[in-house]
Amino acid sequence: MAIKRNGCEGCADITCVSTQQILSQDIAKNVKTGYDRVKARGMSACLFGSGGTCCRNCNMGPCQIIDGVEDMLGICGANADTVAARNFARTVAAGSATHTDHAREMVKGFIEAAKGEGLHQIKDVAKLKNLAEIFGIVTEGREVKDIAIELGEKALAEFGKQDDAPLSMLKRATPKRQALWQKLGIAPRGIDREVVEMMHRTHMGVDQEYENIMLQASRTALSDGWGASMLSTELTDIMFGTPVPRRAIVDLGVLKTDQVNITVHGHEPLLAEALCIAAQDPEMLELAKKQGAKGINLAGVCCSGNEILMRRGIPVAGGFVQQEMVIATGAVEAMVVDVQCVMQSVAEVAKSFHTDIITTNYRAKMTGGIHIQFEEHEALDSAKKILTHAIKNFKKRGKCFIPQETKMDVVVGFSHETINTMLGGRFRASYRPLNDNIINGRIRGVAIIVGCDNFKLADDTHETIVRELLKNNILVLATGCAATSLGKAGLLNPEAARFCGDSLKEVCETVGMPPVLHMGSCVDNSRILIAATEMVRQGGLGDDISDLPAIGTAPLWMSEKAVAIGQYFVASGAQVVFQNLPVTGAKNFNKYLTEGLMGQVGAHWNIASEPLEIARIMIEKIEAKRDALGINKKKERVLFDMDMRRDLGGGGLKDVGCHGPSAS
Ligand code: BF8
Ligand code: SF4
Repeated sequence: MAIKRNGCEGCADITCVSTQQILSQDIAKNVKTGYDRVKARGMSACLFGSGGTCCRNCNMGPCQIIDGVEDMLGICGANADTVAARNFARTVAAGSATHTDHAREMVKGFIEAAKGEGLHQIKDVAKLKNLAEIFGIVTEGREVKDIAIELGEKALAEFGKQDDAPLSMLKRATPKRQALWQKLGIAPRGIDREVVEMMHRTHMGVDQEYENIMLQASRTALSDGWGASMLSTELTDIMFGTPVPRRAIVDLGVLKTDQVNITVHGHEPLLAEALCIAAQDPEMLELAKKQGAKGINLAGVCCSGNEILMRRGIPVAGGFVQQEMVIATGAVEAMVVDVQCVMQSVAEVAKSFHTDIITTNYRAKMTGGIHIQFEEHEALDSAKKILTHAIKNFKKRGKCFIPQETKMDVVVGFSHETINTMLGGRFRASYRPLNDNIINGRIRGVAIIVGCDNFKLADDTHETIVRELLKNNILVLATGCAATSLGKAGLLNPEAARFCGDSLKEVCETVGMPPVLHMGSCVDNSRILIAATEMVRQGGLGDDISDLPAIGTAPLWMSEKAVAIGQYFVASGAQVVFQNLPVTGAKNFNKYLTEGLMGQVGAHWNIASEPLEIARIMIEKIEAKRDALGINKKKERVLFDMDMRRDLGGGGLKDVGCHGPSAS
């Protein structure tokens, strides 16, 4: 049953059971959450802000522009389209910058690991060699250490590259897409450079043609997707292990009454991994016992959570909108945070409990938080210092409430490599069976559901969309907080096959896989670019991503990162659907984003406000791609024989187990 957000008219209901339970407890009665602030602010927003036509790029403004009204141009003469395009492009630049700065830290951590100087080692040598080849590094007859150091240094150079040659990883795209990027002049050159150029071009009095601004917005977004994010994902996999399917649990019920609960929240997995290792250290476990706890229970929040869920099976307590609820359980000794998506309100909520908010990164401090700097070159010591502080809080724990029955089983860990072996068989890794199942129509297409939760929009939006897609035999790939929310809804385990249409159900049951595949954190959307490209390479589904029956959505986006991701999907040829974009105050620019980009990059943005409308658009677009590919011809229904089952299921997931060490 849904509850109203404190009687807020116009606000969407809270359907999340664990959130409802926390907010109805006595211990949480003084807790103010994002839901309360939505109510206090009201649902309506400034029309200029939400329409994208407020400009404050210089001190003659702020200028609020009304499209088509002569006296309502900016003082510099900028019109609504220019202003909305500049604002949109700056959002893309900010989103790309976060992934870029995250990726740079991961590359630097990788170089330390390669040199044997840090806590971590090179775990996936096969992947190291594959990536080295893309960078033109000789691997034959060389030590792993030497290959890794050279790869790390070449990867780091991609950030500050000043020549005009394209980024190395663009070679992974289809030849057709690479040629298109070259022709349009949007192949990214240096990762940092594209963000800088975007900020320059959107300064007052520089680029004043919305189509031209969008060319650089595409180049900036591509430098994120095919550059920063892809480097981060790949090097993190090489260092911490490429995810494989494993069982885990999600939701607030993963917290434990008799253990020290430490949640790790943010994004860069260097910190999260170090905490996982330190939480198994006998010295730390002994300290926990001395404080009267039975152990140390590490749990994730947001994308740090997704990183250690994917690679270690560490439970996730909640996504973005649950970060305050995690503390409001009263059961968390410390919330350890680094960068991105950490709400300032957590420090305020923590004041009502014994919980400490421990900031760990010089780039992200918070009033009310305790700062313990995490140093990668002394990662274990730093992590132990953080854990020691948290463990000593255990004795201070007062009344708490953990909604025990809300935890949900999930199967996660679907890297693009896993999808390869899962459907293709361990000895014959290939996307062929996936393509064949799409061509024969058992799987109609692939939907990608990514991004955030959002206090202003219905919290069951992801679930509503995905259930509709599954009924229509569409396989779903998920990342980020969308994946967490689908996990909580019970859609990330093989039993969820029962929600699928007959043919997708048959495929999922034969292979033993969930119909929604968790592919990781937000930087791991780069896995989806590689998976989509592999599907093209495998043949039978056209010669570019823009031909595939595939479409993405970030229905509850709140972060600028989601817009950067949306733009790199579009510039890579994949359609996306969002619930809204701040561009509606600029007629021509809006039309350009939602229609005009098709003629340029073979995909465009779509907007739909209702979840079922989003699902309908996704289904229609997938079916239209199938028509264009000529694979929608009516066929007799083919019954599965033994050969087909073997073909479909070789190397399946039925033996999935929990491979990762648990911190508890
Ligand atoms: O990078 S999905 S709320 S946590 S931005 Fe943030 Fe959005 Fe969650 Fe991860 Ni992504
Ligand atoms: Fe106004 Fe132009 Fe300055 Fe923007 S750049 S604030 S539109 S004068």
